[in-house]
Amino acid sequence: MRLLIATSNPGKFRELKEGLAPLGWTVLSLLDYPFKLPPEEGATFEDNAILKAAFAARHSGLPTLADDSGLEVKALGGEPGVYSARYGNRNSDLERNVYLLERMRGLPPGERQARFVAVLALAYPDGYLELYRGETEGEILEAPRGDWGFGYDPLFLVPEAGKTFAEMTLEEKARYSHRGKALKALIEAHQQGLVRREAPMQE
Ligand code: ITT
Repeated sequence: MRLLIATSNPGKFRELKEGLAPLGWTVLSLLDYPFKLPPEEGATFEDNAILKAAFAARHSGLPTLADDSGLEVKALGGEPGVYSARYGNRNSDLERNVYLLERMRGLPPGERQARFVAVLALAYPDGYLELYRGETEGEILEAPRGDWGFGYDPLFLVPEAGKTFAEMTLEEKARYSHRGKALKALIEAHQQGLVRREAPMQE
């Protein structure tokens, strides 16, 4: 199958492409189909993932995978959530990390729980789609650790691994991450022929 991965985030693209390798699909990117994704106006990760995947599938004529994801910090009532990519209107990963640390200043280690959520929508040009969700529980450190990954990776500690996402190789992050878990569900569904498709949405 030829699949378009509709993301403008290079960190995500890398993880999605690597993660899909077991399926042997030919993967295309937005460099092959240069159009702008629609604004993410949904209230949930599911809504936004569907919005991006369905739009791109219609415009490319190809089955299309989109990822909507984000960080939910318990003490901040789930912030930044669906606003993770534009938290505090800050324009870079570094500035958003600084902003998050400011928002959490003074919170002791026991009150720094957070989780990452990823929703993958695989949309087909006929409007049918599949949804997969993955979550990872962790803690927000008081200072960054590690050089790899993207986004909030240097601040997100996975307690069972004793490492932040930014201290993990791509393979290691895939084992623990929200995106890795959602990808695993997608791959298993396709390998076992147990794909559950949702009906097309009404316009
Ligand atoms: P596309 O919509 O083009 O895919 P985006 O970066 O705008 O790219 P989202 O709207 O889904 O994507 O925002 C997700 C944000 O959540 C992302 O920009 C990061 O700040 C954060 N995020 C999601 N997954 C992450 C991960 O694995 N590691 C670190 N930060 C992550």
